[in-house]
Amino acid sequence: MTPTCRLPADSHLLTYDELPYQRFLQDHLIPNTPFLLSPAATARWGARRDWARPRISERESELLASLPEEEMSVLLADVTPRSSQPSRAQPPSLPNFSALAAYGDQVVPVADTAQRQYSEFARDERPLCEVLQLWEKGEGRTLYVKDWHLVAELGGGREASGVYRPPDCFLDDWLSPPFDAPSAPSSTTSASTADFRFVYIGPAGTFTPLHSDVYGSYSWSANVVGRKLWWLFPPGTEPRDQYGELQFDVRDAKTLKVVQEEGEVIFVPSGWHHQVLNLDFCISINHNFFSSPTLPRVYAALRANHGRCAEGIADVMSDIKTRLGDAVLPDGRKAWEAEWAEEVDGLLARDAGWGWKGFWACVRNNLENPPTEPGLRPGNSDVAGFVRAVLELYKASAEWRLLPTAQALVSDVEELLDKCGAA
Ligand SMILES: O=C(O)CCC(=O)C(=O)O
Ligand SMILES: [Fe+2]
Repeated sequence: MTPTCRLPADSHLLTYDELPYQRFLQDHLIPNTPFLLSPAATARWGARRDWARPRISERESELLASLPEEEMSVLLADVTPRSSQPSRAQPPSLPNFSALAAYGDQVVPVADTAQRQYSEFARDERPLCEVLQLWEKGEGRTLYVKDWHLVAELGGGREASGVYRPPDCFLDDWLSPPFDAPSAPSSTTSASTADFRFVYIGPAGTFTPLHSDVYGSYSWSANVVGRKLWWLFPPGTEPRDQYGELQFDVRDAKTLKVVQEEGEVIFVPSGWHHQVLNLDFCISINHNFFSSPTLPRVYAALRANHGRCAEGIADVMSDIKTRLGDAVLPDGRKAWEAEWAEEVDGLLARDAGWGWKGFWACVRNNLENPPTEPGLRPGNSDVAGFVRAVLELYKASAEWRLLPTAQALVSDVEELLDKCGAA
């Protein structure tokens, strides 16, 4: 069971200049609550130095203008109070298109926020320079470069570290490889979907509709240029229609609302739905991530997805049963059950991006090679406790018995836990 978290109605959203790891763990990671880091967290990033330029006049061009005053005052009327109000001495910066042109050849996903397609926007992929050229001409006001895998495209390493470095409290990231590790760059299409480190660029008014993040992960998101407005829904409070489908645009909903200033970093907890609106021309950097304390939530998300996949191909089960009858494998498993379990796990891997083998390989790899130094992650016995909680759930499931590859990974995990308990 993943507990539902709510901020008490009279509480303030916390904003930290500095957040020691233990406080992050106890006050936010485990209770699963949002907060912001002040611009001090990003002050030294190359991206903030190079991709932003000061506003010369109040309105440089239509494309670079913020949302109109009247719209802004309606939107900002019921923003949730903060523990410390951010200073707004400086107007937000403007994007420096010439600095971004250095990445002009990279092929990036581009959403057209004027064209809804089901629960998303119509998207295509183009070289970044094509979008920059449109924006330089004052065109493409509804275009939103989303999920640009810059770090993966750069192959990780030093060049990426020169652009930005994730805040320390987010370095225990079990989803992406350690930030400095080399990863394979790609040239013709945007980088692999198995990378969760993104850049977003879009004019005022472009937005991301209501959603929650993949795998029950957290996200952190930093504004390099401009301000964003966030609508945050604690798990279970997200608006749905009469068929249980998520609403697309919830800007009128009464919920936690946060204006994220330039330079600030927001932490979005696991399973919290959110909608995000660019109030100015915005450039942001965000990562999805999870770590050992999130495992029960990630497990629950994968289990729910597993159930949906099994339901989706229920007809295949009877075909397999008819074909294999009562046959039994040498290891004692019923042949049809084993094949069915592999079938569903395969579909899960295609649909969700990973199945049970992927999940346990991830746990094993992160226990074997922790992504960060001991002071920036939970202690070994706490990590072991979080892992044991999901082990217990998994061992009570049919897949534990039916998927031998995952079973071998689980044995590795148990061995590593014994070692870590003994350490
Ligand atoms: O900035 C946006 O438009 C969306 C960001 C987001 O959904 C996230 O960081 O999880
Ligand atoms: Fe998100």
